[in-house]
Amino acid sequence: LQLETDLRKAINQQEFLVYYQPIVALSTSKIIGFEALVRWHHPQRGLVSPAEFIPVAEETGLITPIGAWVLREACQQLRIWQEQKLTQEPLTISVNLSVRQFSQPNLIEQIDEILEETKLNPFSLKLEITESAIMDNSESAKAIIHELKRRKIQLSIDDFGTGYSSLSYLHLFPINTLKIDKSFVNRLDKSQEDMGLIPAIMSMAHTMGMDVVAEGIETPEQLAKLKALNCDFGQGYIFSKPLESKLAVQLITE
Ligand code: G
Ligand code: G
Ligand code: MN
Ligand code: NA
Repeated sequence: LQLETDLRKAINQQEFLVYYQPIVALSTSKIIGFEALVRWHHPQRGLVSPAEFIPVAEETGLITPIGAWVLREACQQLRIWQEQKLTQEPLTISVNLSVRQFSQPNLIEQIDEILEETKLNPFSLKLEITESAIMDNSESAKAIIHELKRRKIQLSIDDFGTGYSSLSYLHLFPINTLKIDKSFVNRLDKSQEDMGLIPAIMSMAHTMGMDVVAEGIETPEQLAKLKALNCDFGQGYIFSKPLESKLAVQLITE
């Protein structure tokens, strides 16, 4: 497979980049952190989407070195931004972990090494996993989550609403944040009254002590409805698309 050969080269030749998308507190409009989103700058094909190469990286096991690289890069970058004291509260960095990464035996070791190397406060790191990561292999998932919590690393459920978990099941785990999938947000301005499942998800999440990020906010109508529902945080093109680090940090300092 050509993509696999190219991916192996890409690791050695440093063809990956991390882009950063701001996460905004809806009550203050302030940036509280960023989500790290990997990009592959392929020498012939240009930018290749992670949606295309992460599945191949998972099948081939290349997700391990790529994931470690992304995590190190993102933690290093956040540490630099924190030292610049750009915001009153320390910024957070959210890093995606695929299902395969989440069941990787050396994941905790990898994280420990990177936190040690970058001297990042573990509380500033948020790991994003999907519902299926928790549902698939719940014994090893429980063990990993326990180890993350011991280190005070935060945990988000990404794309919430697209999987098959239930909030009552998720309540068994110490999850900090629920990220409502953009498909729900997208439906928010289709009809005037119907807010779909968002109000129910929001109130249950809050009851369980989780905060909520709405993903994929694109329009002022969506933003207004989410604010009215007391949604804590938002992310989406209305604030900014994912940007390279230099441009991302300008969003705070401008
Ligand atoms: O940013 P974008 O829309 O291109 O991301 C596409 C998909 O790739 C999303 O589902 C996102 O979660 C995933 N993704 C982006 N960066 C990473 C990463 O560093 N690791 C993993 N495992 N997935 C990522
Ligand atoms: O699966 P995950 O939520 O990690 O991936 C986030 C994906 O959503 C990224 O590919 C990112 O580029 C994309 N994204 C971020 N904001 C918006 C938005 O406002 N609209 C749409 N359509 N996609 C977005
Ligand atoms: Mn994500
Ligand atoms: Na998501």
